[in-house]
Amino acid sequence: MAKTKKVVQLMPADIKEELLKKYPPKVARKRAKQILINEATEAEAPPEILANVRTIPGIITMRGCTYAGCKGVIMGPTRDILNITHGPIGCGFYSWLTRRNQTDASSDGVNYMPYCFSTDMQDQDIIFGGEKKLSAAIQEAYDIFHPKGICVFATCPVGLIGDDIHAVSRKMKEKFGDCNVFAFSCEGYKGVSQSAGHHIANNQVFTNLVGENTEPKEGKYKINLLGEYNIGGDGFEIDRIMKKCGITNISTFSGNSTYDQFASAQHADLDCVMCHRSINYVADMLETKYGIPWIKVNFIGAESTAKSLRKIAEYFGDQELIDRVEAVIAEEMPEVKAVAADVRTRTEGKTAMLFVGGSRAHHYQDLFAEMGMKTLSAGYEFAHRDDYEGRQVIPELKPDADSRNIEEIEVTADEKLYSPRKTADEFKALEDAGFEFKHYEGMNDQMDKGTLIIDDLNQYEADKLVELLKPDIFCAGIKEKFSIQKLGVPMKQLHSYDSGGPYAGFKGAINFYKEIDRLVSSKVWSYMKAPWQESPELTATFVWE
Ligand code: CFM
Repeated sequence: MAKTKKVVQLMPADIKEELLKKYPPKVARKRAKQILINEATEAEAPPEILANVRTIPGIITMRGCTYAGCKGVIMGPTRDILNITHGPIGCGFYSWLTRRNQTDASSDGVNYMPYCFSTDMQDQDIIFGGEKKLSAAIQEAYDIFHPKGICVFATCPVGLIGDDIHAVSRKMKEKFGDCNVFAFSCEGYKGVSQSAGHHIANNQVFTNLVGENTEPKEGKYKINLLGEYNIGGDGFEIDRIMKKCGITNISTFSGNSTYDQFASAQHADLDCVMCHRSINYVADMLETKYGIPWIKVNFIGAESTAKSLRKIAEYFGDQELIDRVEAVIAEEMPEVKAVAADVRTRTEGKTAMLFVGGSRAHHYQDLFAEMGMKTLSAGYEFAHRDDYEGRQVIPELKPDADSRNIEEIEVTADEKLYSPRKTADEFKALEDAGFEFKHYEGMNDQMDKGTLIIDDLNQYEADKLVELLKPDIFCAGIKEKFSIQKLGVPMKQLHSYDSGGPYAGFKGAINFYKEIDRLVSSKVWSYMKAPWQESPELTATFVWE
């Protein structure tokens, strides 16, 4: 029996007012611009939201840092590039596999994922400089592992003391001759969030690695999958489906990726962008330099997976591929539909809130919709306006001091290697038929009118939202998990997936339906009483009193 839907008595404007009430006026004014009552309709342009701006000091944000975005997110999932964190040990340790990006090294056995490499900077390195220690660390790593590539990542103190990690890397690269060493100026403070780290990583990988392998790659339908990080094995499931369809994935940026995959990316004929927030810079650069067009795809949700596969097939325009994709969808869908129909009897009408980094708060709404669940409120930690409002707003975005902090690299068409993948007429025919290149919709469009869309949600507002709207499930990350559970609401981590996954593709959708069904159907959290609910005030005395 479907549970009757909770009636939300409060109007969105009342909730917004409640969230802002406790703030000092200046803080409330700024936060008000980041809390949006969604008014997007097909006829109207979506409203503007303040995004990608600094968090107000004192607010406990859900965000991570620039180093996390560069080392943890983009480069972390690459198994045969040896990643060295130049900095205090904590930065290296906490960016080491906490995101559960999986890898499979069975083809050649090279996998540095189980190691956490760091220069472990100490007080004397901060005072006298850490370049010598970094050179020694690179040398030691090279001597032990002989990797194809070594990447060096700057943490906050490195920028503050001015270690030249690029010069050290260049010197070591020349010395070795058979190992590509390059560095990332991704100090944690470099931008307002991990988003700056994505951009820095994109630039360096493109400059130092992409295009290095000139050997042609086999395959009739060659793609790159950009912005898929194999969390909980998502990338494995997508690769399984691709293989079944006869599509060759040249490189994934960067789940379960290898040095050679990045180096060969220019051989693909289409870039499929999954998480545009983290990787759209690479997609644009690959198009400018090599002529590879890009499209937005989404493999979160069974319907979205089918739609993305059809879009890829339509691009290549080959009947053989179109038929094969249809056959795969027809083979995979019945089981998905059967599980969805079963769980829907329990999940229909239930409600969710999603606050995740830059893509998932949007993508996962498709999965919830397939279960008949409604998203009451959602937001990103660090997205930009285009992630809310759609890619068309990019020309309107004004650079500020923080965005200027990130190097913009100039990319031009490669004289020898640039080649358009289709004729102008072929592109036009596709576009005339409604095919969209270089485009994605924002989150606002997908969400119901009157829902609350909140950028850079914080601890206080998260608790308040749950208290006011009582969703059946709340999705965010580890920092939010326990405080939400203590409020009696089930909490699902959508960064690391707790211990679950994959959730992408067809098999992933089935996993997700079953897991969410268990979470929202269990009463266990409603029995939860946080200590402060029983005795709201703690009293204590000093021992000498
Ligand atoms: Fe892209 Fe990601 Fe995300 Fe992201 Fe992330 Fe992540 Fe994320 Mo955590 S790359 S923006 S920086 S989809 S680690 S795999 S879950 S915040 S929504």
